Amino acid sequence: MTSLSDPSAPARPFDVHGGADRPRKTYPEVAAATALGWLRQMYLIREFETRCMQSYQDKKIGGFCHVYIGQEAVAVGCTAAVERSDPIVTAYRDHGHALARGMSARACMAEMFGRIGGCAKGKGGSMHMFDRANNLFGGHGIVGAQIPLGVGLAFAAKYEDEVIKGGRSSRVALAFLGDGALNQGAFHEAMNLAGLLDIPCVVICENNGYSMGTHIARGTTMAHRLGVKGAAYGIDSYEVDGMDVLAVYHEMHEICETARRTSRPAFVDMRCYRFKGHSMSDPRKYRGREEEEHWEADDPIQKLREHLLSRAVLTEDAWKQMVKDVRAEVRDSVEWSDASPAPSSEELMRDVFMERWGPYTGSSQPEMLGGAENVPSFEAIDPSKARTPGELA
Ligand SMILES: Cc1ncc(C[n+]2csc(CCOP(=O)(O)OP(=O)(O)O)c2C)c(N)n1
Ligand SMILES: [Mg+2]
Repeated sequence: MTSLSDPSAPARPFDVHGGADRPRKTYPEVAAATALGWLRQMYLIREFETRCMQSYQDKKIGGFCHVYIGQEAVAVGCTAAVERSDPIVTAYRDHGHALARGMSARACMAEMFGRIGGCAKGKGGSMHMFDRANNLFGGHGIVGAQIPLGVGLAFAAKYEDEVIKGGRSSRVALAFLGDGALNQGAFHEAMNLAGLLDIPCVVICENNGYSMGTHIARGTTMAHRLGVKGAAYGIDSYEVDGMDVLAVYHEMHEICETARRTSRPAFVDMRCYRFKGHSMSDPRKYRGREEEEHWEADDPIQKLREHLLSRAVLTEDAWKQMVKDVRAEVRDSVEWSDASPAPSSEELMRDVFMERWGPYTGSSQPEMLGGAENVPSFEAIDPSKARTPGELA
């Protein structure tokens, strides 16, 4: 009998890193405009964060700041694979998810700067990107805390569509986490609940091989085959090349469509690498330059750029123009943030505490159910339309 956790069973070795020379699958091409859009988004994230690093050195940004450089294909490919109405939640390395989901560079940069023009009125900062209009529910600093929130978002969407409205839900939620969060209790509790109750949450582990300075193989069991962690909860698990936006898009599209159709969760080991340190204060002494160079040769932006050039979807001139436009957009976001005031002292206490669930004003209004004023009271729900979890499956 072959056990999934049998160490002698065949598995791809976890070499923290296949890097540029690992075997690759080829994926179908997408429309030229789509591919160019992805290239622009990935480059926007890269350029935005490069400016964030400079602004951090200039002391315009304070507190924690974790850049996503190297992992751009994950946020861009995953958001492209789902609908904007599908809720997303992520951890603190969140600028890429916010920009990929459609937050403006201005709102994102002003939040980094702690200014009122930011998406959380400058009160959250780097780790708390939040965009209700685009269904991005944070940006969370406690490792693993967002995973149950993602499962809750998927549950709320299904409950709204099926119990309140009496229809059939086709929404999925995406919950992103780092490989370090795999060892938090919250991950296991959330996975158990999702597996048990058929909650369509796609749990995406952005496996960049490190949690702070700890290599995954030192801190996590079965690092070479993380799918067993999903299997333990009866959840279908997949491994995806997170350094290739075409791979991310195609694989995630299929995984998310399956989750929609079956109303089941999924788990994804998304193999990637962060090119910079854990945060702005990390000298990266725990890994060698050789390893970094190996991965830098697999840069998702360069790879897509060269691919599109080779297919004549992109020209060198068009690329130069894209670079110019993106730089102008990021420069504008910095100037706009510089001009935006800091939140006033009265503003500091607004939206922080909630006295009761109900109609209150502020950015934390529970609009998940269509706006507080639209939430039916429990008495108003027609019990004949309410169905048991068995009927929903
Ligand atoms: C509950 C909790 N424990 C510890 C920390 C400190 N901490 C912040 S980031 C981090 C590492 C997480 O690594 P990973 O999940 O792999 O994400 P990555 O930084 O690689 O994106 C730790 C231990 C925290 N924020 N929350
Ligand atoms: Mg990590």
